[in-house]
Amino acid sequence: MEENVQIEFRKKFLDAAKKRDTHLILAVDDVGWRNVERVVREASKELLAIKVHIEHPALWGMTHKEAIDRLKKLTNNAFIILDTKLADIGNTNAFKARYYFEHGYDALICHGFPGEEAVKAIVDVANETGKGVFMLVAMSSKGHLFRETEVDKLVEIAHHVGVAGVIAPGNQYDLTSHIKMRAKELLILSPGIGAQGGEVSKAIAAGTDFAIVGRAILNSETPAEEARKFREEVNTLLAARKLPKKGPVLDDKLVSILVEKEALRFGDFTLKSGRKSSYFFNTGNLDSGKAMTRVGAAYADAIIANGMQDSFDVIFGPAYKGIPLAACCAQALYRKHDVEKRFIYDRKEEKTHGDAKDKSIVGNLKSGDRVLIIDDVITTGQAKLDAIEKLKALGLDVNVMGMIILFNRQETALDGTNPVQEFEKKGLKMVSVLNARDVFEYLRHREVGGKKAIEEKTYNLFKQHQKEYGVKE
Ligand code: NUP
Repeated sequence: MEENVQIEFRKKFLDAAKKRDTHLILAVDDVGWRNVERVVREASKELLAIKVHIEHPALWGMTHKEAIDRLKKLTNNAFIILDTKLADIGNTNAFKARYYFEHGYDALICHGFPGEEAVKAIVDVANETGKGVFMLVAMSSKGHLFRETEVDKLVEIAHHVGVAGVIAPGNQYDLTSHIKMRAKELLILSPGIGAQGGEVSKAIAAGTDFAIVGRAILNSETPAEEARKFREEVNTLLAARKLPKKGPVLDDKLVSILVEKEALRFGDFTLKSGRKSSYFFNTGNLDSGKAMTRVGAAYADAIIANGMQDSFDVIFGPAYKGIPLAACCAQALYRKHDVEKRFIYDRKEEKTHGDAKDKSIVGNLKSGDRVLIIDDVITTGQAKLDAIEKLKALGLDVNVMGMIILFNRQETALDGTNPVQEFEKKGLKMVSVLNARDVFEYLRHREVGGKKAIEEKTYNLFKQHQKEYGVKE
C-alpha cells in the first residue's frame, strides 16, 4: 500500500488540523533558540506544525533529533516539517530524503523543477518511511521565475508522483488561485503571509489551505497573541470559503477573459437557427495576445487531458474564426506540452489556380493525415458537418478523427438529436473545453471585473432556453 502513504499523510494532517483546530504553521526562522523556544512554548496551542530549515538545529547548537524532540515536546507533538527545498537528481534526492527522515522529520519540502523522476525518488523514500512530501510549485519571492506555464507542469508532476501537498505563495493571489484550480485534492501550504506582504483573507480566498507564518509572529512583541489572531482568522475564513467544488472545476481565468472580452455576451439574441438565446458566444472578440494565449492554452490543455495528442496529425481551423484558434492551439501545444502539430485552414473564396487542395486549403495537408477540427462553439453541429464535407471534397485520403470545441451550448440539432453524440456515434472523439451549463452555474456566484458576472434574470432565461432546446443530461 505504499502509494497510499501520501494520501494517508494528507489525511493525518487534515485530521490533526481539525483536532487541534488550527491551520497555522510557524516558520521558526530565528538563529537564537531562546526566542524560538519562548515563542513556540507560548504559541504552542495555536500551531499545527513547525517549519524549520536544515541549518536551524546546528545554529541552535543541537542535533536534528534534539531539535525535533524539543519542538515536539513544546507543541504537544506538532508536525515538524523540514524546509529543505530539495532540488537534485533522483539518486541524490533519495539519499538526502532518507537522511532527513531518519533524523525524525515528519515531512519535507522539495522543489519540483528537477522533474518527475527526481521528485518520485523523494516520494519513494517518504512512502517507505511513512513520511510526507510537500512540493513547491511557485515561490513567494518577488521576481521569481515560476510562470503559469511552468507552474502547470509542476502541478502535473505533483499529481503524477502523488505528493501530500504543494507550496504556493500566500502573497500572489492570482498565481495561487490558478494553482488551486488545478490542485484538486493536494493541500496548499502558503508562505509569504505577513512579513512578505501577503494578507490572510486574500490568500485563503485564492486557495491557501494552511498558512505558513514566520517573522510576523516571531518578531512580534506579543507572539502568542499574534499567532492566535492568525489561527482564528485562517479558521474563520476557511470555514466560510466557497470554492467551486461541485462538478467540473472551470478554468476561472479563461471564463473571466471570455466575459471581459465579450466573447461570451449576455442579452437577447436570436441565433442563426431562429432560436432565442440569453447569450452569444463568439471568439471573434478575442482580439488581444493575452486573450488568445489563454484560449490557446485551454485548447492545448484539453487535448492533453483527454489523451488526444497521439491520435491526430494536423489541426484544421475552419475559416474565419477557426484560423487563429488553430494557430494558437498548435503554438500552446508546443510551448506548454512539447507536442508539435501542423495546422491548416481553409479559404472561403477559392483561388482560381492550383490543385483542388491548394485552391481551398492553406497549409500542408497530406494524404493519410488524421485531422482534428478546432472551433469556438457548437450549437446544432451544421457548421462542423460543412467543414467535414469540405475536406472530403478534396479527394485526399484524410480522416477527421475528432473535434475540440471551446464552448458547447449543449443544445439539440434541429432534428432534436444531440449533435455531439451524433458525431461520437460516427466514431469522432469530441472534446469541449467548457459546457454552457457548467459555465452558467459557475458565473451565477461570481464577480468578473468587480461586478456580478450574470444577473439572476439571465440565468433563469438560460435555464428556460435549456428546457426548450437543451440536450438531455
Ligand atoms: O516560496 C516560498 N517562500 C517562503 O517564504 C517558499 C518557502 N519555503 N518560504 C519559506 O517560508 C521561507 O524560507 C521562510 O522560512 C518562510 C516564510 O517566513 P516569513 O516570511 O513569514 O518570515
